[in-house]
Amino acid sequence: MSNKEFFEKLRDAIVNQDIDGCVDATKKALEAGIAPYDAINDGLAVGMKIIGDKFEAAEIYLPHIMISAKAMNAAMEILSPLLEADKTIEGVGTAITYVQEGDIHDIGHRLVTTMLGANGFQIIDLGVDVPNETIIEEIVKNKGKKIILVGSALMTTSMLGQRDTIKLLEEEGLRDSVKIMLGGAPVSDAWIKEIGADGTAENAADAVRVALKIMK
Ligand code: HCB
Repeated sequence: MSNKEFFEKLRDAIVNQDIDGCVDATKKALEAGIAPYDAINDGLAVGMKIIGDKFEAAEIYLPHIMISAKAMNAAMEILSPLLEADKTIEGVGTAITYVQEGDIHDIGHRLVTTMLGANGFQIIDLGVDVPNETIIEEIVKNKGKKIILVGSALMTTSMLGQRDTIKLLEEEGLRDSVKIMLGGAPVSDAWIKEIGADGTAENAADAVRVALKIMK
């Protein structure tokens, strides 16, 4: 089977809400020598994008998305430890990662967090639905360290909270003590510029590249 066919199998397992099939396709892709990150980015994530488009077009409903997300998470259980085993760089800084308040979409957040951890960042993962006050508390706890905030928002509503995070950091006199990279499907370069963050990224590999650049 070609790499393209393995990626299609992964994609289709997500699109067809086939949890067992997704686990099976993941194991087979690894056995065939496909890199864990490629399996995610070129297979599974493509499937999630299709699911999102189908939901938007009212071709599928929330329960379908939930099963696709379960399939994605089942595959990530297998792939994440392999990404974590890939440590090459050390001591680049501390990444405080989180999903904005009101938002529980964690697939992209987990992916970005894992990839940053695999590339030398010390990770403090605050999880999902994180209030701005919690982010501030964590920065204060870690003052003196080289910190990058890595926030995700998947909804236009939660994305607005990113502006409040930066406002609060400014009010608390903490803005200059952290770098800020924000992402998630609705986040654009224009938004990053408007709210005064330091960068954004399209996907997890790009997030590593941007984070390393910002932290230099
Ligand atoms: Co959800 N949902 N959902 N959802 N959902 C979206 C996000 C919509 C866009 C779907 C749509 O309408 N087209 C939509 C938001 C609309 C909007 O605001 N514009 C939506 C909605 C409305 C909702 C609910 C409100 C539905 C409801 O209840 N009526 C509800 C919200 C619950 C809440 O958060 N309070 C809801 C629930 C769900 C679940 C639970 C069924 C499930 C989440 C499961 C989970 O995460 N554990 C879900 C899912 C899966 C999606 C879609 C289909 C996929 C999201 C996803 O996982 N993508 C999504 C459609 C879409 O996004 N097009 C849909 C795959 C990952 C790999 O991509 O973009 O998250 P990513 O991350 C990338 C990238 O952005 C970047 O790298 C990542 C890795 O490549 N990145 C960063 C991410 N974070 C970064 C941070 C950085 O600093 C840098 C880069």
